[in-house]
Amino acid sequence: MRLLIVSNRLPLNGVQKDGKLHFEQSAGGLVSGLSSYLDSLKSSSAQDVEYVWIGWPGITVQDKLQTEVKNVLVDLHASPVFLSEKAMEKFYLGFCNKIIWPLFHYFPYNTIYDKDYWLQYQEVNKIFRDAVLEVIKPGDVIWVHDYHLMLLPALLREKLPQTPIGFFLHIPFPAFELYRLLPTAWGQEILRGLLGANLIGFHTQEYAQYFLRSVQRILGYGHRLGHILFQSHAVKVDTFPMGIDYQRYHSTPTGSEFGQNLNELEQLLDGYKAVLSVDRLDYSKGISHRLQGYKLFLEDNPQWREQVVLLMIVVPSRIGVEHYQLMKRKIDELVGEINGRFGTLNWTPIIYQYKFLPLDSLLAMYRQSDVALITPLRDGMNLVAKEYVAARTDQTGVLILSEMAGAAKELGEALIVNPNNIEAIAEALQQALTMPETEQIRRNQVMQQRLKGNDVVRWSGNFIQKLLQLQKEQFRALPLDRHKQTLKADFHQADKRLLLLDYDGTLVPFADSPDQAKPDQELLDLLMDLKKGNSDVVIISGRDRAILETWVGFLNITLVAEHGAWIKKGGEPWRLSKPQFKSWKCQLMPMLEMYVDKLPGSFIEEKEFSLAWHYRQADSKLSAACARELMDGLMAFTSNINLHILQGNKVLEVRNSEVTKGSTGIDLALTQDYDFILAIGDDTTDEDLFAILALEHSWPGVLPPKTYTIRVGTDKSQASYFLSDNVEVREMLQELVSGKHNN
Ligand code: GDG
Repeated sequence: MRLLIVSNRLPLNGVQKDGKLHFEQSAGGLVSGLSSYLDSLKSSSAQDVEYVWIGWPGITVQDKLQTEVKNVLVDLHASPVFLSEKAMEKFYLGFCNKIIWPLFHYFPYNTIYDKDYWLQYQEVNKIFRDAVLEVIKPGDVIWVHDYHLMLLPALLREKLPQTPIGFFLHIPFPAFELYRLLPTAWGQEILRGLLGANLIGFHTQEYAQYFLRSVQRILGYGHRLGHILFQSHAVKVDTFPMGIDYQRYHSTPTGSEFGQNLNELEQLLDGYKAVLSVDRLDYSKGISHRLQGYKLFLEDNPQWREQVVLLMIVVPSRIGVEHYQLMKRKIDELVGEINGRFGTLNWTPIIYQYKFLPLDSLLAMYRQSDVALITPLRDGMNLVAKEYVAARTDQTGVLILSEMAGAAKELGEALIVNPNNIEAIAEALQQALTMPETEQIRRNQVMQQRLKGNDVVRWSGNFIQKLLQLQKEQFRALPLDRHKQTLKADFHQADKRLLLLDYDGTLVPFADSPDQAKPDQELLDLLMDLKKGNSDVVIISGRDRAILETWVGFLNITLVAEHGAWIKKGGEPWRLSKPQFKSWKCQLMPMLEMYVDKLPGSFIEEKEFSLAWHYRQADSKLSAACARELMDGLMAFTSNINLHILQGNKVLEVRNSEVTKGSTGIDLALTQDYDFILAIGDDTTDEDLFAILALEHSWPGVLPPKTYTIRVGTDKSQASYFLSDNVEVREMLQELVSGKHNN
């Protein structure tokens, strides 16, 4: 297996030395995590596992040097994507950092919706697509990283329909109300871009939920347990909280640098309690709020003055963006103010460094600090919090962590604060500095165990394994054409057959209004003919009992109404397949009525155990938006009761969730010793039946091996085969009764 990792930047540092370009591997968590995972895979499976990293090399490379750089990077498992300074300006500093970064971190007022940025973002994503296509080989697996490349999965999917593609978002995915602030066409294209992947990973369940909600509201695709059937493939949306290279922070480096750093810090901090703050310079990190919190702490707790030091490391970043320059000035001023106001000849309250530290220095700081104060206003995960806990080899130390960081979901034993609440930060400092050591150890022990178990090796392994597993499970309905002969032969050889046939869209075309889809004489004759011999014919429909009774009741075949709620076997009275409740109907009715008012041409069909809102005759543009909105509202309203909202063909239906076509269909299939089963249907409600038959089919002896499932239309399906439309269904059924064996 070969893994292609695609990210905006290669994990390399390029330097000019003696007029020549040199590259060194930068030791990020992702690089070491992935290479350890791939090594473990190599040794455990003896398969040839390699990776190639595709991304921008961090510097603009002149045209004449590009081939040379490419050749140099081969040995470092890297393939460069060359981008001009102009492209980087609009793509990286522009679209990525002036639109996506602020919006996804809940700073909509820092967002600049510039169309040129968007055009460049599209362009650069295409450049990355071409770079991947240049190196891809059969059997490769692609893993795309982060917000810079959200259009890439779909661009690749177009060219590589069968390749496993994974995507991981390292920053938060925002709530729908924020995401919708993006110009509509951009927002749609980004979601479609992401859905080109087979697996989309987020740090937390909330981000995954927010994404699914945006997909539902903006594109109208629902999901089942995070699975979305999107165009030609299935997509899984899942949570993978990223871990760290635990051992690297927990063990002590052997070189002398680390020891020297530790000694120097020990001397500097002698007699003081140390509070550590480490971030990249960014408004999302809450640095000013944190300083205000520290200031308040010193005001409220004079006994701590000259007893505590804040070690504040701010790593320079995005130097060209104006917001960052302003922020830097604000931080400098605040530090000056606090040091000026509280400092003495012997004591500086804040030791502030604006620079990137070597790893050994950072590790020494983790080891020497009594408290880590990490209070971002919004952060996808925040690895510094995890690294601090891992680095505490004697298990003392207190982590103060913002509830807005993804890491707070896993580090509940930390002192969790709201980063906007200056008082809470000051109180947490007081609590942390006075926390008994036994209590510190109790908390850190639990967190360390968790971080050790879910390290970055496990994280990358989980993601890749899931991606490969999904690839195996991809449902691929085949055209029935080439299998029709076998189906017909199996039908004729069978002693006892069960035919489960959906009605609308399967046996008859859709009509403008549901009561116009009456069966014609040809269909009635066909059903009668099918019933002859040893076939049990079942109409399994979402229709209510009365209409099925009127239209096909006299045929004496089995009828299933309301998506499985009611059954009537030939000659017997109707019975409920399972007990169900309907008291919810009167409560949801006003909500549906509101949408009938809002969307002229739509109407409500009330069934005994369900409510359906039809919009086939309404204006198609307006109806799509209304349907997504109503679906969203209904889902939120019914999430804690046993109701299911179905998105059918131009209809939304609310019904009890315990009963589906699948549950009733399988009950029927198990009542007799059938040796041939055929299920045909055209929409999502039929998928329940296909799924359960596929499942049962894989348990030998429970269902006959000759079980056929057919989806009408070419939408993604769990059925084994597909036919184009109801005309082809009828033709095929006609051939079954007339015993034609040729195609
Ligand atoms: C994204 C998301 C998410 C920092 N200063 C120095 C230094 N660092 C290292 C830390 C840590 C990393 O940089 C920063 O961790 P973050 O978690 O903030 O990650 P980012 O890559 O900035 O951001 C974030 C992350 O992706 C992972 O998915 O957690 O939410 O924004 O490893 O140790 N390292 C050294 N010197 C420094 O001065 N050597």
